[in-house]
Amino acid sequence: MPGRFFVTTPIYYVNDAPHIGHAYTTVTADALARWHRLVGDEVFFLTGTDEHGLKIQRAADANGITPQEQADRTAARFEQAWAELDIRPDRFIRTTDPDHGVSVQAFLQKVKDNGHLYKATYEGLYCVACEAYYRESELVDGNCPIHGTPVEWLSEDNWFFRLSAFEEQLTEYLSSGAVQPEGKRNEALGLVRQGLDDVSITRTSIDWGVPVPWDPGHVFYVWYDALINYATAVGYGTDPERFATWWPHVHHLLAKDILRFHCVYWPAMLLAAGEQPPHRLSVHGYLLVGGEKMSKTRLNQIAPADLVADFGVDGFRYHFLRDTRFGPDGDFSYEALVARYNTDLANNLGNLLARVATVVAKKCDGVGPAPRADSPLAAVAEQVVADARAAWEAVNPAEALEATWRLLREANSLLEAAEPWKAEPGAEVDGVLGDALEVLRIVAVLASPALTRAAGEVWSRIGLPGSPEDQRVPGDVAWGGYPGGLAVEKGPSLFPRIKADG
Ligand code: ME8
Repeated sequence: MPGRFFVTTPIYYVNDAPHIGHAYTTVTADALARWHRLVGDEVFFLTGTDEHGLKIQRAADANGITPQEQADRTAARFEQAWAELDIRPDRFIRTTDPDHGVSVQAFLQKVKDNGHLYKATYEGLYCVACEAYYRESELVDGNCPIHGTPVEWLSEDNWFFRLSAFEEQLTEYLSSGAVQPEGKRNEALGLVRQGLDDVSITRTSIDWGVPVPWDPGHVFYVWYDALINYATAVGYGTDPERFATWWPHVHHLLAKDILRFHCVYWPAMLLAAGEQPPHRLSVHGYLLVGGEKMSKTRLNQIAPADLVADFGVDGFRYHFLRDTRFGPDGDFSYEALVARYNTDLANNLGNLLARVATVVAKKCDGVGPAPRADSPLAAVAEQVVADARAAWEAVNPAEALEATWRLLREANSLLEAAEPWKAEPGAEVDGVLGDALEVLRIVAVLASPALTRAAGEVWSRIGLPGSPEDQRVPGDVAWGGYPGGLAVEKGPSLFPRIKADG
């Protein structure tokens, strides 16, 4: 029975340009969406931008433009960056979209009607970069623990969400395993066990936000506006049937910087609104540059386009999916990117295709033979498909691609042992080449969530019609699907080798 998969990324702040940290989460979500389509799931992939709040207002002021202009300009940069990486969301949501305002008001009205909001004066230490209040004990050397920048004293009349009332339900929810990996789940549980303060969810000091329907002069605090985007996009407050269809399948991806908002506040808000807390939350670490998190203040940001210029879209996507394990922090290294590209893409995949096409031209008049039913690679392929499936399902693209490349390495070994280029044309040569072509077919399908361009190129060069993305896993990747009798074309090098010094 086909399932449903609703995958989200955080919606990114529009004060800053997209960098490879944002791209990491978004490429991962895109690859997962593509994988789930391959297995026949109905998929909805959501990303977008977070456009309200003090941080955006100040960025606009600094640039001498209105917050709406700031949002329009930067949202366009994110949309363009994602298009350039073949990231294809089903919706790019902006929190200034009209339907989002409707959802936010409906959602928080519901929370209020359910008795979980009250009004009081709030004073506290505030980090504008996080858009969050901190306790004094949470500061590091008196600064924000995330940004290392000074906090400010703010005092306001606010509406509060009775978060403290949800400790028990949150502990139960978090213990159920919705948050992955385990270390991040324990971090969330730890936050709840420390005790939860009620949180202020409105502001009067700014007007760049969604108005509070029951109290003129108040706007919702940006985080409570932002989190609700996940519900807006599937029709909360506008299309109840659609919301009921998709919400039970939601799977949030995010980095650990916003774990508290997603794994503690958001589930509590959903419970308060009478909705199910998120089905799954997968939390990854930071992509570090020179050992530090990328940030505007540290001037260590890398734009995706800079790397795409050297490595192509496939090189970019493959590297981040294959080398940055989902969960722990990972250091970005240009050298590692070059090494991965040359080994996996230029050698294992590119050379296999070039070699097979060359020998098919010489020994088989350019017509690809069919694989052998009793090939030694058949069992390897079956195991690889099973391993790749399990790894994608567990949000572990690195392992899924590692498994997929095992099949390529086995095919290369088979060719090296059989040396069909030295043999006389005949059944033996046909069998080995047919096996290698079948491996290329299967890998084109399994790798298509990562290699959005090369997968299709391999597919058409071995003479197959249509696209690897239209295949279904596991049925269409069972051994023996390459029919033989198709024209095989060598074409230009798929992944020209790159020298380490660029
Ligand atoms: O927090 N390593 O937006 P944001 C890995 N608007 N991932 C990184 C990263 C890095 N160095 N830098 C950024 C916000 N990311 C809010 C979210 S959601 C309702 C509101 C990615 O622009 C990662 O996914 O600061 C992280 O969680 C997100 O960008 C933060 O993006």
